[in-house]
Amino acid sequence: MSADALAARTADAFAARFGRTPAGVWAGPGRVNLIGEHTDYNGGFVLPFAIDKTTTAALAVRGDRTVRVASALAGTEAVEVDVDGLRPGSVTGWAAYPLGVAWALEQAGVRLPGFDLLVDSEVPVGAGLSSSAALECAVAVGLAELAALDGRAGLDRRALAAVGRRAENDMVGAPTGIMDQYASLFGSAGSAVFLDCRSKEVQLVPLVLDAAGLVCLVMDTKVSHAHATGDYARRRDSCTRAAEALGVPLLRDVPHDRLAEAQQLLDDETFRRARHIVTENQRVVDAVRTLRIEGPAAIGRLLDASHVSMRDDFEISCPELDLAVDAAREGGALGARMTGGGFGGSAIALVPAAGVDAVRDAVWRAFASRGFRQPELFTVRPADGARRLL
Ligand code: GAF
Repeated sequence: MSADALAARTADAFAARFGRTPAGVWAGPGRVNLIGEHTDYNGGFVLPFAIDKTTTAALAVRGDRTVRVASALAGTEAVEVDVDGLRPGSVTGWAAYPLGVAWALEQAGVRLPGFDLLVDSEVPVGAGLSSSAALECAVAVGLAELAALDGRAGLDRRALAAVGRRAENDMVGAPTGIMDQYASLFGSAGSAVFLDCRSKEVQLVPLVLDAAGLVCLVMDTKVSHAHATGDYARRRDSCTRAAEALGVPLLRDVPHDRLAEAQQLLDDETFRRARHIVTENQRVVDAVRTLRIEGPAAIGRLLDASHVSMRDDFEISCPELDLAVDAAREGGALGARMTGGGFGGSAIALVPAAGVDAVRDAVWRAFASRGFRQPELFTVRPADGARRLL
């Protein structure tokens, strides 16, 4: 569905729910991470792009301090609270994301009015495409704009990214990094977002797949993952331990030539976690340089190497993700890797446009022969970041 059609549907659903027209409808895209996994909370580099699948937020302010949130998505309940009653632990479930954003905006000094909110989305939930940041960023840009129109302080996009992350860390309780919010807020059609997660410097790197005769195929394994649960946090802890043992603030500060020393100092598992981060940071830098000089067709081997590192060193893959990656490569993809936090979700493959049917068939056949649930396969393009649609 086009973003405009989704915006119109969201506005209609808002009117049906709240009996008035919204003041506006804002979009927050999901993201694919091209390369650079679990490097964000290590102060390193990431290279995601915003995708052409968005979450929408229809909003209107109220004259009181009440907040009503509702969603067009199945399995979500409407919630009504007072803005002043928002604090970590006060809301659970899906509403913790938008209400976490409201809370974090207030914590950042934006005094919010009460408001009505209705959200809709075409970003699959639990697929590793960051439906959470898409929701946070749609709500954050919408609320910030409404608050600013009302003569209240505005926040720039870096501050809104921090707001989204704070909502997720403190209100939802998922100890995630900053990549997804930057992808959703700084995305631009035809570009990937190269982010230095320490300095927060953003550079847009051209990624015009059509012109190169390529597509990015997402392979959603339907194995769901949840970052609030233990595995993601355990990987973070390993990284913290490794950095402490090596006497650096973050693993970003470990150069490649200290890996031999790290192997002596760390136990085998912690060493492999650290090696993934150190080598993955280098692969991001290499991917940016390769994209700029040779174009996207040349980054396949970096995607492959990244997947191997996540599978063997960081151990965040799963049999379905490995199969998707291997089958896509055998079917003719130039490179493939799992994307996002891992333990399920999606893999991506860079595929010549003419060969996409062959890759699809190869993946479907491989899943059927292993008795795995049929994966969802679809293509995505680098798209614009969070913005007002209506
Ligand atoms: C999830 C997190 F939200 C990100 O911050 C990042 O750590 C990613 O997993 C792994 O690269 O999407």
